[in-house]
Amino acid sequence: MRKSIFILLALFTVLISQAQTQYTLDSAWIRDNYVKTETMIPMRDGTKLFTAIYSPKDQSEKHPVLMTRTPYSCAPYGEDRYRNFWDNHWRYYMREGYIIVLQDVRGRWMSEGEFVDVRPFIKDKKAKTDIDEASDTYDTIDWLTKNITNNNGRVGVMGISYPGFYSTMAAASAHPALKAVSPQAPVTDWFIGDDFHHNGALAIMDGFNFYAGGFGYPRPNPTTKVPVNALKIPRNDNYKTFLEIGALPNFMKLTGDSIKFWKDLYAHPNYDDFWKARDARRAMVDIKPAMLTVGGTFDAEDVFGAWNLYKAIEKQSSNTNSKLVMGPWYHGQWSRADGSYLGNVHFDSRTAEWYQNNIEIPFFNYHLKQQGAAPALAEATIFFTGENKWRQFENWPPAPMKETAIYLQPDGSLAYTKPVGKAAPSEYISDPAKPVPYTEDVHFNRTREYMTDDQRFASRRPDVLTFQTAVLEQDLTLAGPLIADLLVSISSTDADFVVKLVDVFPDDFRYEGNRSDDESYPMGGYQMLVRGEIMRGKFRKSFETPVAFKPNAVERVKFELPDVAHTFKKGHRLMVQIQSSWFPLMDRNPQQFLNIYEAKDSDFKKATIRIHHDAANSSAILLPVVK
Ligand code: PG9
Repeated sequence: MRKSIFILLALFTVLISQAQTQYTLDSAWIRDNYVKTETMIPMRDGTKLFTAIYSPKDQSEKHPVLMTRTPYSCAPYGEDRYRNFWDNHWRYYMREGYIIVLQDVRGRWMSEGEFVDVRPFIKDKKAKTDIDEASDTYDTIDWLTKNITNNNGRVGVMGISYPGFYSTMAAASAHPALKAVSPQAPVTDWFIGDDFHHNGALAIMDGFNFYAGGFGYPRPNPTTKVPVNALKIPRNDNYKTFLEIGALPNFMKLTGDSIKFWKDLYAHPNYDDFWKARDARRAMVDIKPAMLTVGGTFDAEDVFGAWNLYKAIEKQSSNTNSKLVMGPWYHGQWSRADGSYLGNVHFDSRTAEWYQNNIEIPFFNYHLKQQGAAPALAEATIFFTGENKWRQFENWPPAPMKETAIYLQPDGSLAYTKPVGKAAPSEYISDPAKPVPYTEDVHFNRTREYMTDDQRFASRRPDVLTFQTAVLEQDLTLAGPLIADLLVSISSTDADFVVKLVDVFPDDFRYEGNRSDDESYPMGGYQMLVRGEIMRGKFRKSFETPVAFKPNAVERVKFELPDVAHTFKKGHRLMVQIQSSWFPLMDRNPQQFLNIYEAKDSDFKKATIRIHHDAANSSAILLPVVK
C-alpha cells in the first residue's frame, strides 16, 4: 500500500512539473526564439505611431510580416516585456516564424496624433494631411519592409472587431507588399448593424459600458496608463440598473461632457453623413490583397459586419480574391476557444481548431510564405448549426437559395400560404416600464450566450407574439438573410419591432454529449434563438429621414435580419417571435415620434401593437431556403 501511494505521488509530481514546463515552455519559448523591439514609425503627416515588433531570432531564412493595428494597446510596453501570444491564434504564426507586428493606431495609447472613431476613409487623398487608417497602414508597411531585417517583403494584416475595421482599412491601403488581409468580425457599419446601432436602435448596454467604462475617455498625450473606469453604477443587475437610469439624456449626465464619441452619437440620431462616412464598405473598391473575411453566426457584436463586408467586396471589387468563413461562434471565439459549443448548444466538433488548421494558417502561409499549394478554399465555407456540418459554396448567398415567404396565420401558426378572409390582428401592450428582457438571467454585462439561449422565458410573456410551424416532416435548411415583412398598426406614433427566428426542439430532445468529458442533459422543448434583430419603426421608410406612424393605420415594416446558416431538423418546429423591446440590449423606444436622445422619462408611454395576418394584410418572414 505504502509503495503504491509513493508511486502515485511520484506520478502526480511528474505530471505537475510537465504541465508547468509546458506553460513555462510557452512563455519562455517566445523569449528563446523571438526578440522584441519598439519603435515610433513616422506617417506622411509627421505623426509617429508606436509599433512593437517581435522578430524571430532565426536568421536562416527571410520571414513574412503579420500585423494587427489596434485601439486596445500593444501592451505590455517595454522591450523587455513580452505579450503572451499563447492564448490565441497568434501562437500559430510564432510557431511558423512570422515577424509579428502590433501597432497602436493614431491617437491611442503610445501613438501620437488625434484618435477618430472608425476614421472615415478618404478616397482621393490630395495632400500629406489627407490621412486615414489606410494611409497610416501604407506608411507603416513601407517603413517595416524597408527597415525590419530579414523580412521577405510580404505583409499580412489580421484583426478581430475594431482591429477588424483596421484590417479592412489596411486592404484599402493598396501597398504593393500587402498580400493578404483577414478582417475578422470587422466593425463595418455602426448605424445599421454593428455594435452601437441595429437599424437605428441604440445598443445601450454595450455602447454605454464600452465608452463610459473607459474606452471613450480623453487621451491628451501618449500613455501606457489604463484608464480607470469612473462609472459608478450598480453592477449586479443590468435590467434594473439600465431601467432605473431611464431616458438617454440621463446616460449623458453620467458620462459627463468628456466623451467625444458619445456626444457625437447623440448629435446624429439618424443615418446622416456622419455615419455614412464611417461605413467601412465605402473603401472596398479595387482591393488588391487576397481577402479572408471571418465571422461568427452567433457574434453578438459584429455579425452584420462579417456578412456584409464580404458582400460589399463581392459587389464593389469583383476582381479581388475574396473568401468568406462563418462558423458557429461568438465574437472572436475562433481565435481562442475550440468552438465546440455556445451556451447550451453543442456543435459536435472543435470548429475553431478545424478553421485554424484548414483555412486561416494555410491562407497566410500561401500568400506570405508562398508555401504549399493555393489553399483549396471555397468561396464561402459556412458551418450550419442544427445539422452541425461545414458546407462549401461557390457564392454566398448560395445560388440555389430561394427566398420563400412563410406567412403568419391568425391561429398562431406559420404556413407557406397566405391567410384567407378577414381576421383580427394579433396584439399586445408594449410597456416601456416593463420591457421584454433579452435574456432570462440576471447579470451585469451582456452575455455571449444569449445568441443561442432558450426563448421560452419570452414566449410566455403577454407582450411577445409567437407563431410556429407544424412539426417538420423533413429538414429545412436556411442559408442567407431573413427578411421580416410585417403589416402593423400601432396606437401611437413610433415603436420598435423585434423579430426572432427560433428553432423549437422536440419535447423528448436530449443533448447526448459526444465526448468523454461531455455530460448529457435534457433539452426537450428548447426554443433556440437562431437569429434576432430589431427595427426602429420610424426608420421603416428611410434611415436618413424618420417618419411617424399614423396611429391605428396599417403600415408596412420591412427589414433584413443578418444572414443565417441553420438546418431545422425533421421533428423540430420553426418559430417566429415578435416583440417591441429587447432590454437592456437595446434602448427603449418612448413609443412616440421624437428624438429619443432628447426624450424625458415622462415621454415613455405604453402602446398597443398590432400585427396583421389576413388576406389583405399578410405579414410574412421571407426565408432563405436551400434544400
Ligand atoms: N466590436 C467591439 C466594439 C468596438 C467598439 C465599440 C464597441 C464594441 C470590439 O472591438 O470588440
